[in-house]
Amino acid sequence: MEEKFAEDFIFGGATAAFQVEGATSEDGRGPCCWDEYLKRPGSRFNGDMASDFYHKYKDDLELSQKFGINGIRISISWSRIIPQGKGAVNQLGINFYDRLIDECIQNNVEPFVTLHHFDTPLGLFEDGDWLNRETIDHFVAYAKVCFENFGDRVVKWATFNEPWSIAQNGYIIGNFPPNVQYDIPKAVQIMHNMMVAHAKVVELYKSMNLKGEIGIVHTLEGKCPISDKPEDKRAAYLDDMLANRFMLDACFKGKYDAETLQTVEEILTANDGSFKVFDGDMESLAAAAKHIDFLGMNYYSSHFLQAYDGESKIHHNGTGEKGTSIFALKGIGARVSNSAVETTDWDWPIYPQGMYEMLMRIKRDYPNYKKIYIAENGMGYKDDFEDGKIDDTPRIEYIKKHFSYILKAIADGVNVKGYYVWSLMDVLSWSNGYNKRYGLFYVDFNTQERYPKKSAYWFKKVAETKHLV
Ligand code: BGP
Repeated sequence: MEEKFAEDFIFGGATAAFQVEGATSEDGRGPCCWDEYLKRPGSRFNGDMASDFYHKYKDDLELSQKFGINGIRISISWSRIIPQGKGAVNQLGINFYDRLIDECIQNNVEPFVTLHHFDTPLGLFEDGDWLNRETIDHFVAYAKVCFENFGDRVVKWATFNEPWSIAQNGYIIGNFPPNVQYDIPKAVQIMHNMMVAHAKVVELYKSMNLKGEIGIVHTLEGKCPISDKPEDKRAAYLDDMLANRFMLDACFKGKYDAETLQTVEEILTANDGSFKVFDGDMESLAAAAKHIDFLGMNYYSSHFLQAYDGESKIHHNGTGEKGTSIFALKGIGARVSNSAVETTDWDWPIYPQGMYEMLMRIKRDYPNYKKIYIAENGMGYKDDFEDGKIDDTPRIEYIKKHFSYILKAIADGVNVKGYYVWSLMDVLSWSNGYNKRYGLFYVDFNTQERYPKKSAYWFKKVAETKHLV
C-alpha cells in the first residue's frame, strides 16, 4: 500500500450553496426549489440563515488555510446569477462569486465549482424541473454566464452534484422536492435528461477553450448482496444498475450498454413505465464522453440488498433515531441491515472497503476516466460541544479508514488526485436539518461562531505531513 499521499494531493473541504450561504433574499437572489420546499407545513427547518457563508466566507477561508485545507468545493446558486432561472442576469450575484472566488485563490484554497447542487430556480422547477426538456437549454445558458465570468480563474468545474440523489430523493424516497414517492420511471427520465444537460455543458466548456477541467460529481453507493443466494445477488445488481451504472455509462461510455439498457427497461416494466430518449441525445452523450476530464466521486456508504417482491415501501430516518429506516423497492429489492457492519445514527452503513471496490471498478469498467476526486466523504454525527471543544473521534476514525482505502486504491493504480471532506463546516442537511453535523469546523447556529473540532486538528496533520497519522 502507498504510505503517503502525493505532494500535489488536494486535501479539501466541501460545501454547497444552499446548505451554507443563507442570505436567501439578499442582493437580488431569486427563489430556488428548496426555499419553497422547506416552507411546507410541518417543515422542521429552513435555509434562510444556514451557515451564513454569504457573510462569513472570509473567516471560513482563513480557517481553511490555517488547517492545511488547500481546496474547497463550492457551488454557484443559479438563482443568484439568473434570479428567474432564465432571462436577466443579476450583476450582484456575479459580484458575490467574484469576491468569493478571489478570496479562495488569495488563501491558496483552490475552488472546485459545481454548477448545480440540487437548487433549481423555483420558476424552472415549477415548470417541470429536469422533466421539462427546456430546462436543459436554460442550464446551458446559465453555465455560459458562469464560464464567461469565472472561467479565467476557476479551473475545476462540475456540471452536476449527484443526479442520483435528485432522482432518488425527489421521485422515489420523496424527501426532496417535488416529494414524489416510488415513481421510478420519472426518476430514470430525469437522470437521462440531466445526463444530456451535463453533456451539452461539457461540450460548451470545451468550445470556449478555457484553461481548466470539467467533470461531474456522482454519488456512488456500493451495492452488496446480503447473502450468496442468487435472488439477493440479483437485487444488488438491479439497485446498482439504477443508482450507479446507468449514469456512469452515460458519462464515460457516452451510451447505455445493451445490458444496462435492457436491465433498466426491465425495472421500468415492473414499475409500469418507460423512458424516452430524444433526437440528438445519444450524439450529445457520445461527444461529451470523449472530453470529460474527471469523475468526482461522493462515497459515504454501501447498501446490503435482499430480494423483495412486495410493493415499494420506504421510511426515511431524518432524525437520527437509529434503526428506523425502511427501504424496499418493487422490481428491485430491499436494503437491509448487516449485523456485521456498524452504522451511523441515520442508519448509513460504515463500509470503507466499498469505496475501494468502487474505485477499482471505475478503473476496470471505465478506463477512460482520466482522474478521480473524492468530492465528498464524511460522517454525520451529533457532535457534543463542551466549553468550545468538540471531541469527534468517531468521525476521525471514519475518515481515517476511508483514507487508507484511498491509499490502497492509488497503490493499485487508480488515479485519485484529491479528497474533499463533507463538510468543511457544519451545514444544513437537506432532509435532516441542523443536528446532523459533518463539519471539521463546528458552527454554533445561534451565533454563527466557528470552532475547530478535534477532527480539524487531525486533518491538518494529515494534510501537512501527507501521512495517515
Ligand atoms: C450528499 C450531498 C451533500 C450532503 C451529503 C450528506 O448527498 O451532495 O449535499 O448533504 O450528501 O447527506 P445528508 O445531509 O443527507 O446526510
